[in-house]
Amino acid sequence: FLPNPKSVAIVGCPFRGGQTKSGVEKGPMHLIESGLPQQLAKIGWKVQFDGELQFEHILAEDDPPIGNLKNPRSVSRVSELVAKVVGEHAKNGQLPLTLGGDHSLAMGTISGTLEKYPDACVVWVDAHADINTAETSDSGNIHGMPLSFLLGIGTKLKEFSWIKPLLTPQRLVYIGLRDVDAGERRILREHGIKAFSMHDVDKHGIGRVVEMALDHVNPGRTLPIHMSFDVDGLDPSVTPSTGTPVHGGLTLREGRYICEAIYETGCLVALDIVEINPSLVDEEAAKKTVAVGCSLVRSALGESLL
Ligand code: 5AB
Ligand code: MN
Ligand code: MN
Ligand code: MN
Repeated sequence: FLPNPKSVAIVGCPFRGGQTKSGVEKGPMHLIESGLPQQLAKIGWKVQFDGELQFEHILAEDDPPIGNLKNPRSVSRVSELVAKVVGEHAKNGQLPLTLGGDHSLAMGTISGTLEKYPDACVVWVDAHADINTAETSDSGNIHGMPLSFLLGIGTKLKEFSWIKPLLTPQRLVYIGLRDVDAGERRILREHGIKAFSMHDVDKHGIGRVVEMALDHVNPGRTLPIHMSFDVDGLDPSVTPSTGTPVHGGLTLREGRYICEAIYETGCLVALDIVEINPSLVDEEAAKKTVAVGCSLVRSALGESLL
C-alpha cells in the first residue's frame, strides 16, 4: 500500500481543544521548523507541505460544554476538516502524515483514512486508551475519547453526527498502555479489544509484541494500517514535553522499533504524531521531544531500512 513513488502529505494541525493545556497547538510548527520535511526528502520521499491547516474561524465560535464534554463543537468541526484533508490526500495516493495537536484529532485522521480504505486497521501507540465516552470520562477532555466516537460507543451527539463509526473492535490494537481508566477497562473487555500494555512489552519484548499486535489486526499483512502515535507512549525521560506524561513507558528504541516494523509490512497508509507540547517543562526538553518526534516519523517512513 505504500505509495510508489513515495509521496507524503504533511497535515499540520495546530489544535489544543481536546485538552486544557496550552502549547500543544505549537507542536506541528516545531516539528516543521526542526527540519522534518527536509529529513523526509533526504530518505527518498516527495514531500508536500502547504502550511498548517487554519482553524481560526472554527475557534472563534462560542463553544460551551455539552454535559462534561469540553470544546465539543470545535473538536468536532476541526476533526471534520482534518478528515476531509486526510481523505483527499489518501485518495491522491499520498501518505497523510498528521502532526498534532492533541489526540482528539485522530477522530478526523482515522475517519479520513477509513473513507479511502474502509478495511484499514489501527495501531494505537499510547500510555492511554483514549476510549472514554462522555459517560465514563472524568476529565471531559475529548483527547481521551476519540476511539469511542470512531467505534460508535456511547451516547450519540448531533454535533458529532458527521462521524461514520466505521472502525470495528477487532481492527484496533494498542501498544504501550499503562494508564487506563476503570470505565475504559470495562469498554476494552466488553468489546474484546486487544491491548499490549507495558507489562506485555516487558514480558515478551517489543519484537514479539509488535508481531502479536499485527497478527491480531492484520494476520495476513494484507490490510492497510493507520498508525496513531501519541508521544506519551514513550517514557517521559524520552518525550518529556507532553501534557499527560506517565512514567514507565517505551524506550526510544522500542518506539522506533514499532515504527520500523510497521514500515516493513509495506501496509502503512497514514500516520499521526500527536501530543507534543513544546511549552511544557523547558526549552531543552521541548527540543528533545521534537527531535524524538521527527525520528519516529523517519523510522515509520523507512529510514532504518535504506
Ligand atoms: B491522550 C484520561 N484517560 O480521559 C482522560 O494523551 C487521560 O491523548 C487521557 O492519550 C489522555 O482524561 C489522552 C485520564
Ligand atoms: Mn496519551
Ligand atoms: Mn492519546
Ligand atoms: Mn496526552
